[in-house]
Parts: sequence; C-alpha cells; structure tokens
Amino acid sequence: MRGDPQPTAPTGDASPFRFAVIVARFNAFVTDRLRDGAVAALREAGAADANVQVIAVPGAFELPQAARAAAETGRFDAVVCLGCLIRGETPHFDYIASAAAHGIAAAAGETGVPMAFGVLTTNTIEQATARAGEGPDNKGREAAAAAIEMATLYKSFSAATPRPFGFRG
Ligand code: INI
Repeated sequence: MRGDPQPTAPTGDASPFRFAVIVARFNAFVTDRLRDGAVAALREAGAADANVQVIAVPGAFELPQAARAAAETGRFDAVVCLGCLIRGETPHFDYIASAAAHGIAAAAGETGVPMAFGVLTTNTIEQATARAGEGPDNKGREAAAAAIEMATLYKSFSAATPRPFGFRG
C-alpha cells in the first residue's frame, strides 16, 4: 500500500554465492554501519566469510568504478554498493548521487552481475544514522538481501531450460 514501508525482501540462501561489498569511506561513521549490516545479513543467510570480500573506496563517486572492476573479475555473483551522501554537506550532492546511481545501474547492466544500491541520500545526519542502525532498518542489510535475491534470480535464469518462443506450460 502506498506509504507503507517496503516489504522485507525474502532472505534467500546466500550459501552458493560470492559477494563483493564495496564501501565508500566518506561518512564512514555511517558507511561502517551499513557495511556491518550488509555483512551480518549475508552471514545470516548462509554466506561463508571466505565468499564475502569487503572493498573500500574513497567516496560514493568511486562505487561504480570499483563495482564494475569487481564484476569484471568474474569472481562475484553479486555486488553490494554502500555509501552515504548528506545533502547539507556537499554542494555537489546531486552530481555524486546521480553518478553513483546511474553508474551502478550501468555497471550491472553491462557486466551482467547484479548490483545492489545501498547508498543513502539524506538531508540530515539524523536521517542517515536512522538508516544505518542495528536491526532491520539498516539499509546495508536491505542491499544485501537484494543482492541475494538477484543472485538467486540470475542463477535460475542460467539453470532454466530454453523453450521455443510462444511455449506455454
Ligand atoms: N562522497 C560521499 O560518499 N559522500 C559525500 O557526502 C561526499 N561529499 O559530501 O562530497 C562525497 N564526496 C567524495 C566523492 O564521492 C569522491 O570520492 C571525490 O569527489 C573524489 O573523486
């Protein structure tokens, strides 16, 4: 229903997959908590520690570059991108936010590796910290759940038997 919080994504089974968790250091007091939420969610869903690689980058602007480079190694089934932009803190908030969102979407489309967008874009520090606390409201957790769901979906595509066009049943 409109206005309701997003439904919790199915947790899924992360055990078959390898994840890159790419974290911007800018606003680390928030992004460290997003990272912790994402890693916890992946572990809770069965990902082995050896299959979760955390990669730091300077800021949100660098997320797409690193996400693409990670995907192109062929070593990851999904990439989780984490960052934090707070509007009052930068005159180029909109440019960085747009570059991050479009860059990550383009990298996912062009590499064929699903990428989750866990980049906070808030007006205040309070709004950012509220989305990076412990528990289900942590947007790093939400991004990790999206990555698991998308990796599972892509795996189902590769396992699917091709059917002739128009086949039903
Ligand atoms: N990067 C962020 O991740 N969040 C910000 O709020 C931010 N501000 O305020 O400028 C920020 N800037 C750095 C940017 O992402 C790049 O790292 C930098 O421009 C070097 O390319």
